[in-house]
Amino acid sequence: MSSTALITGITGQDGTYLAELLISRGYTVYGLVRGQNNPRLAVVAQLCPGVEFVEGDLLDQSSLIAALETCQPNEVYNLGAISFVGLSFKQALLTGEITGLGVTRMLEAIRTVNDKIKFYQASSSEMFGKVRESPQTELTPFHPRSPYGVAKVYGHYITVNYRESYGMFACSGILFNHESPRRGMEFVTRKITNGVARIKLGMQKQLTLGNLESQRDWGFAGDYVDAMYRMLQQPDPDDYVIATGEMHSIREFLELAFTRAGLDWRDHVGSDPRFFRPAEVDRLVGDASKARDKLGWTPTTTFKDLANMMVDSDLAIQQRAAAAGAPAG
Ligand code: GDR
Repeated sequence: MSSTALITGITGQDGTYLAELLISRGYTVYGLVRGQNNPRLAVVAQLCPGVEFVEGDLLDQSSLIAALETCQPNEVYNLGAISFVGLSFKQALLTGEITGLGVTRMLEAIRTVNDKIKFYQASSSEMFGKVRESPQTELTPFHPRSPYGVAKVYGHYITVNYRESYGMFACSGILFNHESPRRGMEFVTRKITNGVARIKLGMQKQLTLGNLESQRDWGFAGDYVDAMYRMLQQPDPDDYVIATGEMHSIREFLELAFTRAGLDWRDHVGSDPRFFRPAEVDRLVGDASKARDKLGWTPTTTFKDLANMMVDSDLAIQQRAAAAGAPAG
């Protein structure tokens, strides 16, 4: 019998990669969409033909119940959130409502409609924040450093709690940073690769960033959605760290990205206090041994390949836009 999945956050980077993966495996895929006239829906429809849209909002309990009744999914992937750490400092309450309480609303909706639906929660390495140990595992204590990180800790623990309280098949993937050519422009890797492409083509001269000292464990989003899928195919629900195990600085990413385009980043990168955060997460690196052992999951894309892939894609996008005489962001 074919399976059906409902994805929240369908218009985001991970939503489209996951939808593609599930469709290739024969799933019927629904994406939860909120509001009206969402310009990203056309992009999703183009990237993942076959995705069906259903209305609903993580702020609106009854809409989630109605969406589940409409789709009758076997699996729900909760990727919807205010996911930009910088924004969460400016919209702390809304972040708590969507990124935190939104998880409970979806779990309650599942309990109401069909408590056999399997649930995936997008937890985050930002929960580790001011890290207590390195590398971080499923057992490392949390110390979040932003309203986003705090809301994700809440979402993580409420997922564990519904699993333990009601026997629900609820899993959390603690995903470290994962990037791709589809990454939003507000995140540092895409901001850099888009900037590199525009500088290379003479469309801008400078790229202005914040803290270049922080270090992250960066993987490829296409690999990471496969881990989400694998978690829900296990005999028992559990939590998993998903990471490459390698840590690199923003400077290293700058070096690779500018070099790919034949440029020297030192000639083009400036600093602006606007892009610094009130509290920073300095160094994150994950240990994905459990995922490797139990899910058979391993990352396929190196840090250098990831940077090159993103620069090449942004150069192609900007070249097409220049040829068409239109700005491309
Ligand atoms: P992060 O990703 O906060 O790790 O969360 P982001 O790319 O926004 O920042 C990474 C690091 O780069 C520094 N930085 C800048 N960041 C942005 N966005 N813009 C800049 O100009 C800039 N300059 C320096 C940041 O200070 C930070 O240290 C991402 C998100 O996808 C989360 O949703 C997800 O949960 C985690 O990754 C895992």
